[in-house]
Amino acid sequence: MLLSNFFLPILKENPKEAEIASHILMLRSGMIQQSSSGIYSWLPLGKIILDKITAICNTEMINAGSNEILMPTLQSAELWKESGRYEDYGKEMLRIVDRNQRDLLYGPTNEELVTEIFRTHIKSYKELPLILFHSQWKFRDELRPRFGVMRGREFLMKDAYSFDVDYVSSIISYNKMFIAYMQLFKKMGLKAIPMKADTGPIGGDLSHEFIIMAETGESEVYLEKDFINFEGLSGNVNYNDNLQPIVDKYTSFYAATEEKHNHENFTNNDNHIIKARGIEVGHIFHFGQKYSTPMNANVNNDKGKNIPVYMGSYGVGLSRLVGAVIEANHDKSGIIWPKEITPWDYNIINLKSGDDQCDKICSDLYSYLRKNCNTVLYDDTNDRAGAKLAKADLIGLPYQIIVGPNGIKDQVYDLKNRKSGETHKLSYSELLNFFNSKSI
Ligand code: 5CA
Repeated sequence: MLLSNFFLPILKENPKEAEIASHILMLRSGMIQQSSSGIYSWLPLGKIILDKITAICNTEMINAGSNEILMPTLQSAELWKESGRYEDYGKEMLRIVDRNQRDLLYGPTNEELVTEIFRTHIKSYKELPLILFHSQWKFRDELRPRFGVMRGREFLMKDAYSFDVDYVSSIISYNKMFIAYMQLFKKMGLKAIPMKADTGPIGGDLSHEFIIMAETGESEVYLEKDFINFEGLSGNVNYNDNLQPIVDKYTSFYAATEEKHNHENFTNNDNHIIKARGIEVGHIFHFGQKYSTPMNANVNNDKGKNIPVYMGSYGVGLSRLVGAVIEANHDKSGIIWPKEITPWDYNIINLKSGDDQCDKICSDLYSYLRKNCNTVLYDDTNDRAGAKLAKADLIGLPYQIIVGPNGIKDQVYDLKNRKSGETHKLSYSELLNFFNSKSI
């Protein structure tokens, strides 16, 4: 990508309304633009990252055996009246009336709508288990939208829903999603910690939140110190294996959100439980027949008995994750994208665009990298050298290749590792060797 062709509206000043690093950096690097309170437009750099995060999440959902669908943002109020949640959901739900005076709502979540799809088509245990998921915008009229995409009113969520014939098999589905979540956060370069959680308006008897540790996080959590360094799963998972022992390993550590923490047991904290803060990036729920009973989503079991299906729901905050990745990966100069998420691997910076020799070296490097399947952003604009370097640090690609008149003279070019800040002077052929030896 040529930077001269890329819409990257950088802000020079720190925006006054932003309090935390991710919000400041997302605005400064032109990733998002607020449209109204808690509602954002996603500009090209933000959209690339959001799509990457969504793709990693969707791929793992499919690996785990679930099916992707797409349900609408607008839902009929009738279904929510059936489940009994239409009144319960309160002011967070955006209610809309159409021209025929029918009540609609902008979905804050999709348990009802997916149950309606299920009950239309599935009648027998033979068609189970089934997990359906989609990535779709949600609306919750949050009392205090804040921290940019962290707590938005409109936000992108991946939500999955499992259907099983009995309690035991529904726990197998829950475990699959639990492990899929550990995998997908890892594939985004993040360390998420599963914690016992409250079920809130979704309901149910079993629930875990997935938390990224961060000082600026909104969730207060209590956990065993050793859990933070626990490596957990390595490599790929066979989702058809018995996953209970792996889940048990994670849940053997004490970790709970504020609502679930048992303060009484830990008054004279002698047992390495720490209080910390984190960002909730995922939340899974097992709620059995809570929705299937009132909504008559029944199946015949193997004894010919017609019973309400057992369900769970599983959410990942995709737009919140963009902020969470930045909270976990930045310094005072800007973002430092982990290799799993970075929009491009290399950033070529031409310190003197218009200079024949600088232009030639840069465009040769650019062609070489593109030919060899590396992703690359080339700053070919006419900005000042200082502004270009600051912009490169701000948008945080893993490697910068800096070409300027001094380098041309000595025939060496700076290769800078954005994360460590280390810079090496390499000749053209040494640079090519580096590209070939490096699997980013
Ligand atoms: N139906 C269930 C699971 S599919 C559900 O809605 N769960 S949730 O309410 O916990 O939301 C799932 C995830 O969405 C949360 O873990 C969080 O990462 C994200 N999320 C929730 N509210 C917001 C918000 N206001 N802004 C950004 N992300 C949010």
